[in-house]
Amino acid sequence: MNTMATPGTEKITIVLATGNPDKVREMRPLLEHVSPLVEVACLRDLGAEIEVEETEKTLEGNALLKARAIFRHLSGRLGYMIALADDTGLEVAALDGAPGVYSARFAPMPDGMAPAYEDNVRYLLERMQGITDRAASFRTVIAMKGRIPSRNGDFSFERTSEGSVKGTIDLERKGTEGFGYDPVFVVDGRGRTYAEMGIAEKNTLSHRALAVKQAVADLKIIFQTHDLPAKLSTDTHEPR
Ligand code: ITT
Repeated sequence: MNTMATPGTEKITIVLATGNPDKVREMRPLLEHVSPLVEVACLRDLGAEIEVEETEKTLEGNALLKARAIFRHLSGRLGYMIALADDTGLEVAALDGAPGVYSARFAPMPDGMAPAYEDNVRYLLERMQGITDRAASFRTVIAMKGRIPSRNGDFSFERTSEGSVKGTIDLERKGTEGFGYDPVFVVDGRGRTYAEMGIAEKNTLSHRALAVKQAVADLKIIFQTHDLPAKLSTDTHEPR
């Protein structure tokens, strides 16, 4: 981009590098607090049709893969941008950490078909039949790849952050909010599933919210280091 830009005036687009609208709904309100310069957009807002195949064997690997691919795809068009991708897995102790990185593709399906959330939940409950150790955790890794203006020319960076929450797999579905495995994941210390919470409550404590909170803190430090305005946490309803 243009080197020696005047920091403090340019728009910086945080692009949510996901094709999953449920994740966009959760992450968008958590990210609007980074800086007055920041605008949050998802791939659909930008009319960007790109599918990134998750070929890595770790959440971190896949999150980086997605952030780098979306950055490559859009940075020419957007200039200053931060591609932010999350990869999330449900790790069930009694299943040796499965479905983990394969959480989206857990239930076996006929040729070429992708399981729906409901297929995966049904399969998980089947696999857990008769198992008394129901311990599980949700883990999110967020990867960011960005380019921002700086007094000494553009500054490029990559960062990862992580959030995890412990819980148990219920014997049956409870609640109607959320998505994915939310109806069967009971959060430790709350005694309710994510699906029994509204999005606002899930966003105060979830695996994804914790990872986003760390990413926001990292971004604020980067912005301040490069003389870009960062919102103070007291300005906003930032997640705890
Ligand atoms: P992108 O890769 O496009 O971001 P995805 O749906 O494939 O979307 P992940 O690989 O990160 O996203 O997530 C794998 C699956 O884990 C996802 O399809 C859901 O079934 C489940 N999942 C992710 N986050 C969840 C959450 O907060 N609550 C319940 N289930 C979740």
